[in-house]
Formats: sequence, C-alpha cells, structure tokens
Amino acid sequence: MKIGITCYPTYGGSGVVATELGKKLADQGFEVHFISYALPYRLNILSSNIFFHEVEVLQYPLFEYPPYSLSLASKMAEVIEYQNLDLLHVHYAIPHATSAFLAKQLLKNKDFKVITTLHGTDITLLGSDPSYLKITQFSIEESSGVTAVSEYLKNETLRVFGIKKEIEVIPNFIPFNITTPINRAQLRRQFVDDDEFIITHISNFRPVKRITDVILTAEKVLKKKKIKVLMVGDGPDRFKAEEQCREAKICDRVLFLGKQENIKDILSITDVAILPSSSESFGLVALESMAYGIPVVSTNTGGLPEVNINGETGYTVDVGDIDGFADAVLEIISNRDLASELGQKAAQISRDNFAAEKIIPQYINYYRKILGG
Ligand code: GMT
Repeated sequence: MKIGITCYPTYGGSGVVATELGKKLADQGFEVHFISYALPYRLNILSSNIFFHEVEVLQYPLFEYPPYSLSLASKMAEVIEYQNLDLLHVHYAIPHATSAFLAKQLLKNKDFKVITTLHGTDITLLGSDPSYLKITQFSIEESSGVTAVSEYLKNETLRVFGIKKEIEVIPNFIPFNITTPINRAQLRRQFVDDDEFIITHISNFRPVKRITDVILTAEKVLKKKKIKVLMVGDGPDRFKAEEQCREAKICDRVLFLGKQENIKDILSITDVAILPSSSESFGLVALESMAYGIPVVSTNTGGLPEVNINGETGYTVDVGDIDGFADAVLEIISNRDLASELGQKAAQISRDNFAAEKIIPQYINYYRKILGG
C-alpha cells in the first residue's frame, strides 16, 4: 500500500500524530509520502520507505495571502499520480481535506481514496465558524473515510455539521518510547529542592489553553506548598501570563522555558501535569504525561475525560474552577501514596488504551476497509 500523508509540520499534536503514524507505517513496510510546506519536525529519520514532498507556495505581488490550498492540491495530485498512491490521509480538515478534494477532481481517472482525520479545532473553532462551515462540511462529506480522535469529536462533528457521515473513532496514541534520562535526579535538582514539587504545563499558549488559569492555580497552591511551575511552549498568551506572575511576585516560582524539543526529560521530572483548556478534543499532552506515570489535573471538557479518568489517573474539574484546580494539585502533592497510585494507574491506562501497538493496526484496518469498499 502506498500512502500519502498531509499534516501541519510545525509543533502541534496533529502533526506529531501524523508523523509518528507515518513512521510506524513505514516500519511495517508501507511506502509513505509526506506532503507539506516543510519537513514535519519529528520526521528526523532516514528510511527507504519514507519520502517528503515540499509544497512550494509561489509569491506574487497580487497575493496578499498566497493560496497555499491550491499549491497543496497541485502537489497532492502530482504525488498521487507519479508515485501511484492508493490513499491520501490528511490530518486536520482545514484546508487539507479541501485540497485533497481538489486533487481528486484533478485526477478524475485515477482510483485513490482520501481519508480525513479530524483533530479538534478544525471542527470546534474553525470548522464551526460561518466562514469555514460549508466548505469544511463539504470536504468531510467528500472524503472516502473520516476518523476522529475521540468520541466527543465525532459527536461534535455530527452535531455541528448535521451530517450523517460515518465517522470512525481512532484515538491518539503514545507518540514516543518511554525513556528516563540517566541524570534524572540531577536534572530535577536543577529546578527544585528535595521538598519541592514540579507542576508542568505544556501547550501552544493560545487562549483556548487558558494558561492564566495555571498561574492563578500556582498562586493558590504556593500559599500551602513549595512548587515550581514549568511553563513549556510559547504563543499569544505568554506575555499576559508573565505579567500575571510579575504582579503576583511569583516569577521565581513559574519558569517560562519556551518551546522545547525534548519534552521527555521534562516529563520525567514532573510531579503533576496541568491542562486547564476551555476546549480539547483529546489532549495529547495529557496522554504523554500519563505515559510517564504523571497524575493529570485537567478540565472535564471535550474529549479530556476519555483520556484522563477523574479519580483514577488524576482529576478533572470544571473550566475556570481555580479552587478546584488548586485543591486537586494540593491533594496529589500532599499525599505520596495517592500520587503514586494515580501515577501508576495513569501509566497503565495509557498503555492499555493508547499504546501505538494498539492504535496503528486500527488505522491499517481502516485503510483496508476504505480501499476495499
Ligand atoms: O489545538 C489545535 O488547534 C491544534 C491541534 C493540533 O494540531 O495539535 O490540536 C488538536 O489535536 C490534537 C491531536 O489530535 C489533540 O490532542 C488536541 O486536543 C486538539 N486541540 C484542541 O482540541 C484544542
């Protein structure tokens, strides 16, 4: 089977999932062609089964906004035709599913299938906005197959678009092998003393992540316990959150580390992961934390409760409930046995439900079903 994969190549869960999926498919002997405007940042291996096709976007003075979707559609059509692909799997509907539809129109006589995987804000924020609603709905309906990363996202897609399309739920998987750095203790000591705890937040710091809730929670927890908060990532709300730390005089306790490539080291020294998002279709960061045996305190919104099980792998609280967040964090860091119980269960559930070995075959079976149908 020859498979094309289109995704956003920069930081972000959908790109990570698409890239790791492609790598695993290549390991199993499938020929995989990535099509995007840059090399996906996790596509850092040499394999005779992996190819990358860069989409060049022509600049022209008339274009205030160069039409990437058109360049992408042309490149998709070229790769499908000349590499003789059986299947194009696009991650994130906007604009990838629409470009895939165009590529199909360009290759009317070629038999190939398009599968769209919905990841989250392509439905909940952008796809449901009037400016994108119709075209997203159309592109989803025109895909040969559609998957969603959670039951929540599937139901939300059917609700928002009022469509009857069959959507297969294939959850995200743990996108790395669990490794612990040999200098873990030393690494941890760089950040905290023995009687202190590390609370970590990882995101792209957009409004939907509500990072200011992390700071408000830290302020409350710091009244009772010594913690350091590691803020990993960058984005539009960083300045506001830094300002908040300055006002609360907790800058020495909240460290903004910026974007980090190696989140495995950070997770290996973390005591509690915190995710106060107002909307989250899945929450890959919650899963990655759980894989490291870290209890997660997250909101109970969207697909998060399908990953972080309240009272078992951590706690889920209402969006914006700062007291709830602070109480949950305090409960975990004040009780060593509870923390260890939650952490062990988190690791176990992440393995049982979301191991790559369990999820990749679901994609392969789905490909076969769509190709056979
Ligand atoms: O948040 C985004 O818009 C980016 C998107 C992405 O490309 O990473 O995130 C979504 O997809 C992830 C991978 O499936 C999910 O883990 C995230 O929960 C989801 N983000 C939201 O729903 C806010």
